Amino acid sequence: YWPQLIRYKNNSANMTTASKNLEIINEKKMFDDLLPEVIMTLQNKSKLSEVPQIGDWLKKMLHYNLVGGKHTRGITTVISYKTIEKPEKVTEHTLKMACKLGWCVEMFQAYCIVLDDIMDGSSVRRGMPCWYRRPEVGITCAFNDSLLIHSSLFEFLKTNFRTNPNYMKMFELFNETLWRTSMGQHLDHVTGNRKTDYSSFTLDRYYTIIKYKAAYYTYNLPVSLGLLLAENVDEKIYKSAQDICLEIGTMFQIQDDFIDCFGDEIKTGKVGTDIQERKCTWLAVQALQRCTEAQRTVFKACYGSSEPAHVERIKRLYEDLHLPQIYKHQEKAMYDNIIRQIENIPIEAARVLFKKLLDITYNRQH
Ligand code: DMA
Ligand code: MG
Ligand code: MG
Ligand code: MG
Repeated sequence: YWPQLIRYKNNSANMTTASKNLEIINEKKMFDDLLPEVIMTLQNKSKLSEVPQIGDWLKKMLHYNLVGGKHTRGITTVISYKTIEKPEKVTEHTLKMACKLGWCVEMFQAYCIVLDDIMDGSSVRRGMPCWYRRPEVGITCAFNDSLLIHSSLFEFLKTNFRTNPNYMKMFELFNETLWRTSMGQHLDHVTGNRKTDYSSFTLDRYYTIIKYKAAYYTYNLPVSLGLLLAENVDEKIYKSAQDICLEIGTMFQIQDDFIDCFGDEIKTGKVGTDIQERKCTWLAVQALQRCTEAQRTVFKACYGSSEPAHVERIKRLYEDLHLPQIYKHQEKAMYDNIIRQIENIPIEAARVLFKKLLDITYNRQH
C-alpha cells in the first residue's frame, strides 16, 4: 500500500472538502505555515535541558505525527475564534494565537491517534505507515511517544497562554476532554471484544461510544477553545455550542465509520480495520437491525475476521442491505435536523459559525 498511498500527501484530493469553502483554504495555509514554529518552540525547550538528543527525536516524531491530514480540528479552533470575536479584535496577532491553540488541539489528536492506531491494529495513517509500525519505533516506543506528545501539548499551552485569563479553563477543558475521549475509547474496545455476542451492538450503545470517543474532542473541544480566546462571549453561545457540537460530532463519526468501509483509501490516507477488529460501527448496528436470520448467520461467521474473503462478504452484506443508500439518506436527514436547530439559536454569529462547521463536515469523503 505505501507507494500508492504516499501520493495522497502530494495530490489535491485532501482539498475537495476544503474547496467547498474558500475560507477554509486560507485558514489551512495560515495554520499549516505555523507548524515549523510550533515544533521549533518545543524542540528548543528540550535543548535547554541536558538532553539535546531528545530535541532531535521530538522534532522528528512531532513532525511525523502532525503533518498531513486535514487538520480540521485545529482549523475549527481558528474559525470559531474568528467568527465569534469582535471584528476589531481580529488581528494578525490574535489569529496567530488562535492557530497556536489549534495546534494544541492537533497535538491532542496526534496523541490520541498514535494510541488509537495501536488499539485498532491499523497500518496506515495520512498516507504513511502508522507511527508504531515504523521499524525504528514499534509499539513500546510509540506508547511513550504518545506521552511525549501529550506533555508537549501542555508545555506549548503554558508557553503561549499562561497569562491568558482563561488559561485555567483551557487547561481543564483539555483534561476533561481527554477523560471523556479515553472513556469512549474504552467503550469502543470492550464493545467489540465479545466474540459472536452482538447483544451490545445497539444504537443506544453506539451513540454513547461515538459521543465520547469522537464528538467531544472533534467539535466541543476546538469550538469551546475558540470561544475562550474571544472576549466577552455571551453565555448563550457556550450553551448552544455544546449541543450542536455533539450533533455535528455524531454525524462526523457516522461518516468516519462509513468511510472506513466504503471510502477511497487514496483520499482518506487510511486503510479500514473496523470489520476485522469487530468494531461496533454504524454499519454493523444497521446491518444487525435489518438482516434476516440467514444474513445474521453470515454476519456472525465473517465479522471480526481478518480473512479478506470474510471482509468482502461483510461488505457485500452491507450492500445487499442497501446501507450505502440508507447512509446517504441519514446523512441528509441529520444535516436538515441540525440546520433546524441552528436556525433556532438567537445569536447571529453563533448561527454563522455552526452553519460553517456543518457545511465543512457534510458530505465529506475523507
Ligand atoms: C476515533 O475512532 C477516535 C479516536 C479517539 C482517535 P476511530 O478509530 O474510528 O478513528 P480512525 O478511523 O481515524 O482510526
Ligand atoms: Mg482507529
Ligand atoms: Mg479506534
Ligand atoms: Mg474509524
